[in-house]
Amino acid sequence: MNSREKVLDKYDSKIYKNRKEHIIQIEDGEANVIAADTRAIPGILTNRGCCYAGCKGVVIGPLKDVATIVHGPIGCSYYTWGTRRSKSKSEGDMKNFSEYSLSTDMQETDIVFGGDKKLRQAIDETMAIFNPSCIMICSTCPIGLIGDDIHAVAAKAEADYGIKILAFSCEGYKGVSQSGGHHIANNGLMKHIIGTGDAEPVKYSINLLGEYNIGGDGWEISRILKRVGYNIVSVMTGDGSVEELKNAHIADLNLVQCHRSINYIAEMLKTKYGTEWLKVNFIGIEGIKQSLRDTAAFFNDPELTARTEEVIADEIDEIMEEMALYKTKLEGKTAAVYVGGSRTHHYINLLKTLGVEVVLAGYEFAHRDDYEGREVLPSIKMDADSKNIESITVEKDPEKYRTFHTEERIQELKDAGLPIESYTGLWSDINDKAMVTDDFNHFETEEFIKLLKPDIFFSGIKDKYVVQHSGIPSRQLHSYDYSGPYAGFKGALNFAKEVTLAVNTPAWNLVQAPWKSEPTLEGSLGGME
Ligand code: CFM
Repeated sequence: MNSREKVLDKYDSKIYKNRKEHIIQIEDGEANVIAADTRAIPGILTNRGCCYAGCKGVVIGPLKDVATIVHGPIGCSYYTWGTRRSKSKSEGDMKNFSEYSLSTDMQETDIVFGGDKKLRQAIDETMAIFNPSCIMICSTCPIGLIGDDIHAVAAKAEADYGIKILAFSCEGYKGVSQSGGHHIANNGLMKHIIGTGDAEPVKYSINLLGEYNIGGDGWEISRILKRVGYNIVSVMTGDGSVEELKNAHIADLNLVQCHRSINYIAEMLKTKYGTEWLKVNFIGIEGIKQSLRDTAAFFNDPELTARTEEVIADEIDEIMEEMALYKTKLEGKTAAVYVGGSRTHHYINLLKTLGVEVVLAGYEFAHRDDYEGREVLPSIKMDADSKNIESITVEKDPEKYRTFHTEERIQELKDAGLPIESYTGLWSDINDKAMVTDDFNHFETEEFIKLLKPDIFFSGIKDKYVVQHSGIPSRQLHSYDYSGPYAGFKGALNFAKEVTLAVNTPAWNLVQAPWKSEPTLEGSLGGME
């Protein structure tokens, strides 16, 4: 039996039948097909989050000038900027509400008699205390179950106060993971915010999509882009704001970092305003170099191209000596990488630069195209769960539609290999024979660790300590263990340093469980010791 079969063998026949489609060992040259974006098995201890997490936590949460009210029990409000570390700071007189957690604190009586009055009261209080220019309301599970009409409450309050108040029906149980919540948030921002501004276009302007400034990643990427000479119109949504998002339609190009969470907006911006999008990856030196060169190739200005090469050379020069040192300490190590829906792929080039081989990998909630590449999209069948999430369509805006290049020129750029409206999946970079599991659970994680013995495990919040207890160091790739940034050239160096420290500090191997050396319980039975 190989490792895959050994793990699957422990399941009963029903679970086996489901899970065998989600676990594959990569065979180079074969069509590696994986099942993804389907319901998790109840009780299996999945690492996934919920629809509310994807909408409120991931996409809406980082918008700093928005007062976001969570409509639901207080527990759901624990999930905020402190757990998903989207950093923000505001400039000028822009208000910053990111560090507040506003909740309607639903009680049993509200569940029985309805919570819409409480929601209105929360809006009134928010206005009285903070006076924001925009409020967003996010629903949690019970709201959908009891049927509070949050959209009616929002519309009434919007009329009363004359500010934008958006409501998102992103109840946790909707869809199969946080992925549905991304989609709901994308729809709301596109319908009500993006395109409502009246700023004039500027030269070399871009939006950075799917970058959430975890541990300051977005700041580091923006620093590099500005150094080259780009004007950043908006970032979606790390350290972002409604004020910026309103004018996102004026950018010449959209750079898409996390495709999984924001592809809907990228597509809609193209249809409605004519803005092309380019897939980028600002994690890892090879990824950044390629992304900067692709972006420069899109604009095709000799000055910008020359500046791009100067910046790359200069930034690499600053970090290379130290990177080389860390590589000597990491070369030949193996890793497991499990993140949500895009980072697993993004980190592979960085690990390769450090000589680390990925032997075990996967996603929590990715769709098949995140594994297999965009070409697979037409063959993905919609199921009842995906149909449950609204998919909106937009039309060309007669006044604001503007294209940077002609269609012929775009085709030429695509033919030259520029990833315009295209992306590869995890398969394009992962090693032959790597084990890949979709929607991984705790049981499989523990079993694969025993069988494949990676030197380091890149994981999440739920599984980090389980992994460490087994004696294997773990670095979180969601929140970076309170560190970061990991994006950009300087971020790559931070990452290399912290991984080197983790791998070479076998702290968890030095600890012995107390029950291994002495009994933890003593007693007597029937007079016998
Ligand atoms: Fe995109 Fe993300 Fe990710 Fe994601 Fe996330 Fe995240 Fe993630 Mo945690 S938006 S899909 S829902 S890159 S919070 S910043 S790290 S699971 S791989």
